[in-house]
This record gives sequence, structure tokens and C-alpha cells, in this order.
Amino acid sequence: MSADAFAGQHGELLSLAVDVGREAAELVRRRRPEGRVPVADVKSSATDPVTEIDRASEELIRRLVAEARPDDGFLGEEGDTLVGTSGVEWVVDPIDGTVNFMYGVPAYAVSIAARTGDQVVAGFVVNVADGRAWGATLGGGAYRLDGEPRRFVTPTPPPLTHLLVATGFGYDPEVRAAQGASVTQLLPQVRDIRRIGAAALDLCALAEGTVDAYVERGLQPWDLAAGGLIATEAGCVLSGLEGAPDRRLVMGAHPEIAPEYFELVRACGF
Ligand code: LIP
Repeated sequence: MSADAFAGQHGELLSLAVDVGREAAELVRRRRPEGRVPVADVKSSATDPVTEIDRASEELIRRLVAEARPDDGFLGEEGDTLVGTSGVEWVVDPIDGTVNFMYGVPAYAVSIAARTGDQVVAGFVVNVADGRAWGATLGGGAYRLDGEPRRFVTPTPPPLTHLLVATGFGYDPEVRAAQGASVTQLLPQVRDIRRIGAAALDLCALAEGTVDAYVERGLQPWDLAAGGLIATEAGCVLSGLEGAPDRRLVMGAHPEIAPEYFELVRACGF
């Protein structure tokens, strides 16, 4: 592995995120049955699923992180929050894009981030279905990590009217209705919309320029942490409705188009 990606203050945390993330991705790939994956339970709504494999992936990640760094905290989508003493907390989505995973839509990811206080300092995302992987450290840049690490930056975007925008919808029908209304307003003013189905992959697509902009309401910390750092380290600007991106809203774009795009998003009532 070229050292650059793992150099610097937070390189060690990224290296652990990559090793653990790859093991979890292998478990998810190996355990996925042919056809539809059965739902083990539902969470925030009748359409918010969890599978036994989401749980197994998180258990594996928790165990491997605890073995390597026993004093760290852990915030994962599927389990209890663990408060640590080291000042480092892991923020983990064991399968981001669970509905895609259930249906076999090839866009679901393991997403692992490390943060100190509110600051994410290392992040790794791997698309389990096709093996593409991304990583970043705070101040260290963004890298493709499938194969030889390759540093990348976000390409210059097209004008506002030609933006390809990634977005997503929550599990609450009322929230979805409001999100749908905002997208109806946005759609005629941009090139098109993409609903990939996993925020971590949306943010990596934004970072790499396979979409030009992103907007979503209702993200959880584990949906945003790793992908958000990869996008900002690649050169993107992420914002909330007011100030930092949060549960209320996450929007992102290249700095050249961000002010115009953020204004459009606000005008569409997101
Ligand atoms: C998903 C997010 C996605 C959002 C979905 C869901 P999950 O996370 O990544 O952006 O649109 O509603 O929240 O539930 O697959 O971990």
C-alpha cells in the first residue's frame, strides 16, 4: 500500500478502518443469499428494515475495533452506543443501503469513520457489491483504495442547469412526501436526479464527480460520517440548512457551484 493515504496524524485510524471494513465487506458478500434477503426486524417505520447480516457485520466491526483499540467509543446503527476513554469514537454503518442489499441492487456499503469530538478524522467506504473503495484522513486528502491507492479531487462541475443531483428519501411517509415535493421543484431546474439508495455511496459519488451535487434530509451520523469526510477532502463543500450538515439537511457540491446550488436547494423548500 502506498503510504501516502495512511500518512499523517490519522493514518493509523484509516488503516484500521480499511482492514476492519474489508473484513466486514467479505462477511456481507459471503453471507448474502441468492434472491431476496429476509428482514429480521423493522426499526423507525414499517419500511425501515434490518437483516441478520446488518447485525453480524456490526458485531464483527465492534469486535475487531475493540481488540485493536479497547479504550475507544463506538456509535453504530444497529447496536448500543459505547462510551470510550481514549477520545476517539468510531461511527459505523455496517450496511448502508440495506434496502438495496435486500433486493440485490448493487449499491450497498460498509461505512466506517473515526472522530475526535465532533470532528471526523478518518473515513472508509467500500461498495460491497463491486469492491470500489474510498478513504480519507482529515487534511490528508481523499483516495480510491481499491487497488493501488490513488489520490483524487472533485472535477469542475457543469453549470447549475446541467447538474446531476443525488438525493434520497427517508423511511417516514410524511417526510417522504415533503422530500418528494422538494424534488418536484428541483427537477426542472437541473439536468436530472439520481436515487442511488445509500448516502455513503452518494457522498463518494459526489467526491469523485460521478454526480455533481447532493441533497438529503434526515441522515443519521453513521450515514454521513465517512462519506462526508471523503467528499470534503476531495474538495467539496458540505452544508446544512444553516451551518454544518446535520440531521435536518445535508447538501454538497464543488465550491465553484455551491453558493448557487445551496440557494436553489433552499428555494425548493428542502
Ligand atoms: C439509508 C441512507 C439513504 C437514505 C435511506 C436510508 P440505511 O441508510 O443511506 O441515503 O435515503 O433512507 O436511510 O438505512 O440503508 O443504513
